[in-house]
This record gives sequence, C-alpha cells and structure tokens, in this order.
Amino acid sequence: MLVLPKGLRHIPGHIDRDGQQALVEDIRAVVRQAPLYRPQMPRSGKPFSVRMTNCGQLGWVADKTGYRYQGHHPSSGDPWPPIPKTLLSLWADLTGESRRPEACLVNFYDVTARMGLHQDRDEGDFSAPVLSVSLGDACLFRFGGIERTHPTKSFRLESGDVVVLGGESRLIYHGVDRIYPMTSTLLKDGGRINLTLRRVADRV
Ligand code: MD3
Ligand code: FE
Repeated sequence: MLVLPKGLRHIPGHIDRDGQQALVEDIRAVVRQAPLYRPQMPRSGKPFSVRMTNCGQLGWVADKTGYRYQGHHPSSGDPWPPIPKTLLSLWADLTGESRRPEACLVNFYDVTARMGLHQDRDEGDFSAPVLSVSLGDACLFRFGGIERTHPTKSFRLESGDVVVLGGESRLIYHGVDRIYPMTSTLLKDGGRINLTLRRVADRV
C-alpha cells in the first residue's frame, strides 16, 4: 500500500466519463481564446516540453525573466478567459476553501512531455490548497518531501483523477516522469491535460 503524505488526497476516478468530456469541451473553449504556448526556463530560455495556458483572473507564466502570475496571455496580451463553472464547483466541493481560486493553469503533455521535480511556490499564500484534475492519457506522478533531497515515491494518475494538495503537502516536490501513450480515448490525438486550480494572493 502506498502511504501518502498528510495533506495529499488522491481521488481516483472522481470525474466520470461524461464529466471528463464536458471538461475537455470547456478547455477547448479556453484554448480557442488563450492558445497553448511553450513556456521557457528563466535565464537559459530552454523551452518546456509541456505546453500551457491559463484561465482565471491570473495565470502562471514562465519566460527568460522568471516565473510569475499575470493577468494576460504572454503572446496576445488578452486577459485570460474565466475559469469554467464546473471547475469552480469542484473546488468548492473538495477543498473546503471558501475563497475562490484565482488561477487555473492548463498543462498539455504530448506523449513525450514531462515535468521535472519542482515546488509550487510562486503563490503569495500557501494556506490554500491546490486542486489538480487529470484528463486523457495516464502519467507517472512523482512526489517527495519539502526538501529536494527527500526520498520520492510515484503513482499513476489516470483520466478523471483529482488530487488535492493542502496543509503539510502544499510545498512538497513533485513532477511528472512520463506519459503512458494510448491509455485513454478521451483526447482524439492522445496526450494528457492537467488542470491546477490555485489561490494566488492572500487577500480575503
Ligand atoms: C503538489 N502539475 O502545474 S498535478 C504544476 O500533472 C504541476 O501537470 C503536474 O505540478 C501535472 O505545477 C502535477 C499535481 C500537483 C499539482 C500541484 C501541486 C501536485 C502538487 C502543488 C503542491 C504540491
Ligand atoms: Fe507543480
């Protein structure tokens, strides 16, 4: 049995197939208004293998100058589209957080993409949890502790799974080691979408 750290809740298959399909349609609408782009590592400018966009008042972006939250798309300059209602209700139902999320990062992984071990610490407030939804192909998710050198464990995230990260797990190192191709029929051309809802500032 895999023992998860306190504050990390994995809810396998929380979203049924119809709900997943509806979310994919919502995300397609978001991507039409705010196209996926390829972020860059600060300083080196090395492109991410994951493509990203956002919805919500604020979106997480990465370019040569650093990581930050901003209110507009880095290429078009347009404000991010609103967070779909179904995601807002999911947040309300599962997080017990009364304040609404300000940011929803949309990550798109083709079957070769991955995300190195990192902490999410560009938010001004770590008291609020992060909620993550997986859609499409499965992935191998890795997590460790609050120091990069802490030992890590892995588990598979499947389409429809939800993860809530709060409390002692909010600042753990985590990443995506690999995508398992052809493990879902949700996305016509394969790949994986991950949505993360966050509070950014500590305003009430
Ligand atoms: C643990 N995304 O966008 S979701 C990210 O599957 C990110 O795309 C991964 O890491 C993905 O930053 C993992 C699960 C997740 C999300 C946020 C976390 C785990 C987390 C924040 C703190 C600790
Ligand atoms: Fe992360």
